[in-house]
Amino acid sequence: MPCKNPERPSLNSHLFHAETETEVRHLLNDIARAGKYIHYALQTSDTGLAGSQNTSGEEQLKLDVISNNIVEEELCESHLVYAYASEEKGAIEPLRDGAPFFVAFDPLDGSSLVDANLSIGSIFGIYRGDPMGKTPREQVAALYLVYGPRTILVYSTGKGVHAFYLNDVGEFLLLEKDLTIGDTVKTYAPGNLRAVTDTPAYRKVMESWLDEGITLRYSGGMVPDIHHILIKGGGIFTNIGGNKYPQGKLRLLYECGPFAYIVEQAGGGSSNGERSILDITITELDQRTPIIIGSKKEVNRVAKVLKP
Ligand code: AFP
Repeated sequence: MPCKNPERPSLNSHLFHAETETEVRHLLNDIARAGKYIHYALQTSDTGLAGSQNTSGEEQLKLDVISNNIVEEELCESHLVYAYASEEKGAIEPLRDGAPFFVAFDPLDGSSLVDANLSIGSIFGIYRGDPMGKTPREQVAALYLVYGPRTILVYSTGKGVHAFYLNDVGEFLLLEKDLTIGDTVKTYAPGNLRAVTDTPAYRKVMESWLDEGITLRYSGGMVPDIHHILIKGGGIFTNIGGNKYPQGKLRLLYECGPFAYIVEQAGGGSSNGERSILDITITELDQRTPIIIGSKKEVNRVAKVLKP
């Protein structure tokens, strides 16, 4: 009897039917496996401090270090990654010379939320070759996992945005395909709010959202906050420059680049205030950028209001 396509295909089956390049499919499966181990570590590991700092001088949690090691191991096992850059490491880490891909990632974004048991995530951007001098538009694929009441994986290889949930036996099954972001802005997620002290235009943006009476949805975790916009089909997330973070708090390579790729693939928009995040040239590993991302029309409106 000919095989029937299951109602909820696995990630691998979905990638296969989407005619994803074999090596990319294998790498995405390997990163998904790292996500399963991180999901498990979050349920079982100590949430305390590791006694070390990352490149930005932020105290590392044991979970930050564990998550980074889990990802490194899976990238090694893939035999497809020649080097990686992680928010938890100071420099590029060589893995397998001659392998085709470079992976940039934040293994556990939202560390300050772990002890409060709020949702956090992992963010990945995949490049063919060194990303330095490239733009996030040149990513081969981008994906994130959000660890909440359920663990969800969302990816794009440039053929739409698709979401999977981790089931009880450790399989990622299709939750929703072709996620889209329209121009109806139901919620706003304003980061680096301290910037209103030296960026009056940011206060104006806040006031416009308050006057419109739209709903505030902000957890302090970039991954769940942008995932919320994707799943609801509209909204706006900002983390602009000012005060403690002149260029905004978030990093181009590990955070903003992968999310801009995914959100724009879903029909949304992204901006650093001047241009799409996808068109910013990557010059440093921990380069920060202001980010306005979500419903395209609102992204453009906010960028105009913030323009000096
Ligand atoms: P932590 O990793 O220190 O918890 O920071 C999370 C984050 O990098 C990102 O996930 C949030 O969107 C952003 O910081 C929160 O910034 P604010 O503290 O300015 O709201």
